[in-house]
Amino acid sequence: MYAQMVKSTGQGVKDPSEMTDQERAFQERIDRGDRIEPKDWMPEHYRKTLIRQIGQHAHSEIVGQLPEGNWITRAPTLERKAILLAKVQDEAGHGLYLYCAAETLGVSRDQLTEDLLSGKMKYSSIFNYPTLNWADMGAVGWLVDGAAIMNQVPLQRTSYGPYARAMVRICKEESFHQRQGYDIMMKMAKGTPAQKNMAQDALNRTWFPALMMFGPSDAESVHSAQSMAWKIKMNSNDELRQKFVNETVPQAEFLGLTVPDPDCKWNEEKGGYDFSEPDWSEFFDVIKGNGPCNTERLAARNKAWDDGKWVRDGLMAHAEKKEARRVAAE
Ligand code: FAQ
Repeated sequence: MYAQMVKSTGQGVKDPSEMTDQERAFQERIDRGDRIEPKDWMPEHYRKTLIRQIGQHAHSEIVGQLPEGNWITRAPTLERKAILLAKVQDEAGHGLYLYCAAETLGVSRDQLTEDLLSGKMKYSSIFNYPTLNWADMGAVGWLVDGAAIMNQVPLQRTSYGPYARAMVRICKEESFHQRQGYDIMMKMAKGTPAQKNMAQDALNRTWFPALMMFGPSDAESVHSAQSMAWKIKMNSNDELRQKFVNETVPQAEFLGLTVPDPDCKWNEEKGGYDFSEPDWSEFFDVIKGNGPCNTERLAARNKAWDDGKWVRDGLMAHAEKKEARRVAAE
């Protein structure tokens, strides 16, 4: 049953006439803006969709530490190292809050971990791209955390209480992450010509993968309709992508950099930028496991899990001894 849940293919929105009384009452609560809490009744598909989305989100935070962790030892100054270290630790914390939120839906953290490590569950496509040099730390903070905030600020109003509440702190921290990335880009873009070239190159390589973070186009998005009806998602993938481009292009201009899309132009009529679609065949390839770093990322997570076995075993042995002492004292 759990395997089917993870493989959930998405469905259209159920017509109210086909809903049971309980389902209709649930939808009315959502429409009124009520928060759904763990012990409340919820449709099975709502629960499964949340486990899928929150689980993927948690995995993204955890795997997302790897591309940046790669640069902690090579940060150019002590200050930059401390900042990057703090940021990467924050991502670990986000993963933990999100696993806890998913656990309130009846799935265990061990099960989620197992499904990440086996490749059954997804994590964000963006973390399957390499970080080749220090400028990538700027581009990741600015664009990847920037895209994450764009998606997550509305999720503070999502219908599921534990997810919405986890998002409040996460968004505050993501905002610091975005600023630190932009600060790196500022330094590099105003530095030597070679540094400015590195910043432009990092922007060139990160731009389209960042646009892919919002998911496939609305026409291809299997889950959006139902997730939006249930306020699990507050905006469509294309809406958020457009908002991200509108905010980010002026930030690139301020840096004196150019987004790598000759068709990216302000459209007065729509009050937003026109821009080129990412290469969707690349996106689907990456989420199928064939991106540049998928194998490396999963291998790193599997190694960390295996290397941590002695810690888990030690904690379990300690808990068992403690329990045995408690029982003996009764
Ligand atoms: N990557 O029907 P939709 C971060 C899959 S956190 C991989 O549109 P949905 C912080 C999707 O799962 C970044 N797979 O799906 C940080 C589905 O496949 P499935 C993560 C993707 O769920 C920064 C299929 O495609 N943020 O970056 C992606 O309605 C720096 C069809 O798609 C979240 O998870 C993708 N980009 O919308 C950490 C936010 N896009 O499951 C470290 C919460 C789509 O049926 C360093 N999640 N797919 O097999 C969401 O808002 C949504 O889940 C979307 C996707 C918008 C990501």
